[in-house]
Amino acid sequence: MPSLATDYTVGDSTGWTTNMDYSTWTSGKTFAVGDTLVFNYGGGHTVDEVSASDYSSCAVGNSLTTDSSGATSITLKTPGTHYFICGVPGHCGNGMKLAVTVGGGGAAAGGGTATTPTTPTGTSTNTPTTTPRTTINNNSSSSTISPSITMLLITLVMALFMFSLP
Ligand SMILES: [Cu+2]
Repeated sequence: MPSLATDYTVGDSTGWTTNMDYSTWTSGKTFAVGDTLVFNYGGGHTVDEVSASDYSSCAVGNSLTTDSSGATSITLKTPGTHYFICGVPGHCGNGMKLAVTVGGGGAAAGGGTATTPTTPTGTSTNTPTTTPRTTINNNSSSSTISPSITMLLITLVMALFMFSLP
């Protein structure tokens, strides 16, 4: 179920700069799809979304997206971990790296994998036959009684004729 989207200012009042520990900033925060990260920074920095390996090694030049406007808003559109670094050489190594883990809609409860092993294999076939069975009974109740009564009447009439004829 969708919740209200939240805007997070990265680094709060400090913003997006060197000599910060953004893992401290993300700790205790819960990010959801639809939330927005707002990077505020001065000149000489960029916000690059990168792969996990580029985040770990602080490799620049392979960014998925990049912006250097000074005020970068990035809406988190998919669950999973999103990685951001500054594309200026050396800045990522000085702390300008941010990893944000976005939970899915159902994953926030923590029970996403619990339903898998309990699924039985044979019971699902019983469910769809219940609905047509009641309609068949309603239609056949009027049509099956009348032929059997007709057969009984014919047998009685035939028996009466057989005894009354001689
Ligand atoms: Cu920078």
